[in-house]
Amino acid sequence: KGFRPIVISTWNEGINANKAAWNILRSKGRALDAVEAGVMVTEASQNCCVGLGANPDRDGIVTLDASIMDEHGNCGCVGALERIKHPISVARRVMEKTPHVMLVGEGAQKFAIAEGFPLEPQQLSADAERSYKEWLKKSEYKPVINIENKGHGPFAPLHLENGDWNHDTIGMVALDAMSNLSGSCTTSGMGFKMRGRLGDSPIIGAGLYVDNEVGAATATGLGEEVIKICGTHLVVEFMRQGNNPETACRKAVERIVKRDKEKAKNTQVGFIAINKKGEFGGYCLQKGFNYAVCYGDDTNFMVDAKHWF
Ligand code: SD4
Repeated sequence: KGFRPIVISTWNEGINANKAAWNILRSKGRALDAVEAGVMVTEASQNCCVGLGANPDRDGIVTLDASIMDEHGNCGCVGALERIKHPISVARRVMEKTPHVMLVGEGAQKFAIAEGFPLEPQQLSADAERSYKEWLKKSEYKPVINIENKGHGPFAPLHLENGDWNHDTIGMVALDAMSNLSGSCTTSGMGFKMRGRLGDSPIIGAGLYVDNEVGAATATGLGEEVIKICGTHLVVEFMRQGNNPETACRKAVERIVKRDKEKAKNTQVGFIAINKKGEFGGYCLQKGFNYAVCYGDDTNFMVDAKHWF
């Protein structure tokens, strides 16, 4: 069954993010405004995995990536942005105020400051400080080429002891009352990544894709695997071929498994998608990925995504 308006977003933090998005959707606001306001909630929460409170890279610096895409196929992205609280809003400004799609690093920060975004202090949150110190203990501090190594590579913390998957991202897609689609994705990237590493989240067609004729999708998990298959673009193309959102996500997951099954077994990737009718779905590699679905004032709930393995 389809719903309109509807907003869905990745992981448990999606519930609060959906609430902010729904406030806009319920009053016939634009999906683009909803997906920006929604993930800003997560970016601002200090005790979460997204935004300035999140885990740093190996050099101890938090670098943020984000992307946003609207119903006209306009998009904006920022990569490796430091000391700015709301990368998603900077991404939107890149989309609306520059001739470009993506700004990274120092240039992105310069642009943000020129646009009036305050430069926040360079300071790890207490949680991030603790986990960074913990990570440093074992770290040999050299580039790990083999990221799937069992040791303490940058992606080793992906699987936490409690069986939950570590995550650092929120992706959100929405359909508004005017039947327009938009999406957003914002992240601190994988914790303890190499300095300068970009994942899928700021890359259109990888971490986020919207086609207003068909549907919208976003991704979470090991960004490298998502980039290699142009994940969310693929999900949208599968929907274009007539697949429902869940099947489209499953087929994209299947593509990851086909490419390298052994690697896929040891990593997590999750996709979520909605189509033009307001149907929704998700699929992931490993048990443990969930997403939040909201299509009414009192209808905002978690769904456990089906998993390949
Ligand atoms: C990345 N896809 O930077 C992001 C990380 C993520 O939950 O989704 N974590 O690769």
